[in-house]
Amino acid sequence: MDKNTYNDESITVLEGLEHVRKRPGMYIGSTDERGLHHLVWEIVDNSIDEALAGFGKEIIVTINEDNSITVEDNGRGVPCGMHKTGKNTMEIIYTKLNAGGKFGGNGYKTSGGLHGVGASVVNALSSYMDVTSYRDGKIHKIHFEDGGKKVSQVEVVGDTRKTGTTVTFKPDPMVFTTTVYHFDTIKTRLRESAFLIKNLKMTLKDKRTKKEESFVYEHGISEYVTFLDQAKKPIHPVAYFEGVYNVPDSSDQIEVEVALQFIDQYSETIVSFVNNVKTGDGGSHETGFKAALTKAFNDYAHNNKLIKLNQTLEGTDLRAAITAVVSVRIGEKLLEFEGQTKGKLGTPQAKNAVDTVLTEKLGFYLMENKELAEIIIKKAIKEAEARAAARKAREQARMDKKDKGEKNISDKLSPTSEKNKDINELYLVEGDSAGGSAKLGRDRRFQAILPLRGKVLNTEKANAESALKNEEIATMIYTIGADYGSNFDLKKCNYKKIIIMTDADDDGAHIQVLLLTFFFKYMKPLIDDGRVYIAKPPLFKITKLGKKEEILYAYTNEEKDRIVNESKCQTKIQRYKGLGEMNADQLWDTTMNPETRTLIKVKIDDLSEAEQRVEILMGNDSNRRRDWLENHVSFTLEEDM
Ligand code: 28G
Repeated sequence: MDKNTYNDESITVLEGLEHVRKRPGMYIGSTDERGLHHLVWEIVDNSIDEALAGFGKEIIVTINEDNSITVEDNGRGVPCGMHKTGKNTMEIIYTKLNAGGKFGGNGYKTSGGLHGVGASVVNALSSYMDVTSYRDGKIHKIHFEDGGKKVSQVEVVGDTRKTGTTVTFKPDPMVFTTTVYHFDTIKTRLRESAFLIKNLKMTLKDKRTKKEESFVYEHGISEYVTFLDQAKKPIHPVAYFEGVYNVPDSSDQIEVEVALQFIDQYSETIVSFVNNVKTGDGGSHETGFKAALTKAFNDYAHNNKLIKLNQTLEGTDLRAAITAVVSVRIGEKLLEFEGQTKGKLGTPQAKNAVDTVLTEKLGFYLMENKELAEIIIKKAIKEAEARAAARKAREQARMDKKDKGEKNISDKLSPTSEKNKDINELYLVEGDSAGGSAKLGRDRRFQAILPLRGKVLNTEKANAESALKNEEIATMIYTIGADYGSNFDLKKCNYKKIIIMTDADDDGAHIQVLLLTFFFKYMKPLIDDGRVYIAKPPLFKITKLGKKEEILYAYTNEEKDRIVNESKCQTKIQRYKGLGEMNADQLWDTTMNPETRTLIKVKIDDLSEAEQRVEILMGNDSNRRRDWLENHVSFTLEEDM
């Protein structure tokens, strides 16, 4: 290469990394906790790609004391010879921006064959980065500082008998809003990768706390299903299917892996992946999975005369109690993603791929497991009957009440005056009296009130049939307007926020858990989409008894003490025992006015652990419910919402 090309190259390199620093969001999505952890995924993905290429099978991630991260693999080691540009290849990999970045360019990163993508982005956003390549019997090192500035050339610092790559980087505090890593976030992700790639050993070490955990799974996604079902009662061993689909009229192939297990309770969990990356919003591969499951069971039911030829079993009913992991691997060329967060697989061929592979293999499996096939089919028939019966009962109840001139519970809803799904809020309020204040105090344009009587049904203990017959539950489903279970459709949801408002006492906490359990089991996308909130009413009313009386509210004990201590005049303290003690104005000011209220957004950190909690705690042990609330469903405080 001549001198000019070399110069051009170095100019692009510099401008590239500078652009990453100027617009980090374009490359890593955000500069908050998510973006911070994204740096780790980028580097670990490179190690995973090397393992998928067949080199190395152990990856160690260390959170160092200063919140820098070290990733080690035992692959071939990044190449460190001279590149045609006259620079060392090692330097280029860590400073040259790759076109098809996840957020930058047009393409998508896929695991497999795209070594080094993203490493330069991480370098650009780090206050230092240290890369070591163990290769050809030598240890090669290069060091960068301050967003990817090379401090010294690639140096050989010693001899070695091993091969592999080690990268250490420290996220730049000038770029990120937080630079503290979370053990559990990294752990969950590494465990997920270990489940997806059989025999890949992932280790996480935390130097700050001396914690260490390793994951390696010989049976891959089958063990993932076992993990997801650990607090459930499976009714058979996990079934595993795999196959390769040849895309028609091309030389492309799609690899398909499915593991599934039926359990003894109402719960549908489908987790899907494309090229080892989770597709949180599903997509064509999940559609293919559902189609195949429905087809295989209907074929079996017809062939074995379990249902009449003119009858069909519905997919929803067949999936009423299933846990499944669907993993496909698709070449880059065919990859398409959809949706705002690009978490949905678009690739149309993936539907056929999963459908074809699974219909055939599941068909054989059912013939070999006749007892299970019949159990599932009988359950599906019962499920359909229960649904029909519940619908009939609801209609009958409505008619009865009409005859008697009684009010329907759905008549209890005080609806919003304006119909705007994008801003409307539904308040679920404990008790009729608080419901009354809320109704008077609200901004009726966008706040609807649904008072709930007494205790809400425990949907963890009740079966689907009686849950759906329950008036409160039926009314919530009807009011929210988006159906439930696998028919749930977020687009139909009538509200942007669903806010649980209860007294700040044990009963209130219990009602919160019961409602969250219901949403978790029947309307999980509502939680995933961040639409479920808990209102935070004040615990104290503090009246300052000065010349002019002044009223303040405190939401915690500490706040109350601070207000009282800082007050120059005498104060009178009233402890609120319930929402009912507040009049409409007070309730508006303290708990409902978007300008002043505090809402707690309900967020689930880890699916399998959350499910265990719901089951273990709601199933039996009532004493630990509060524990569940505090530790499990993780709450993020969101103010001014
Ligand atoms: C420890 C943290 C992150 C890596 C490798 C291994 C190779 C490589 C990485 O090559 C350039 C482009 C495609 C060949 C490849 C070594 C082939 C032969 C590699 C990592 C050259 C990148 N020998 N291990 N990159 N390729 N581990 N871990 O980054 O054509 S990156």
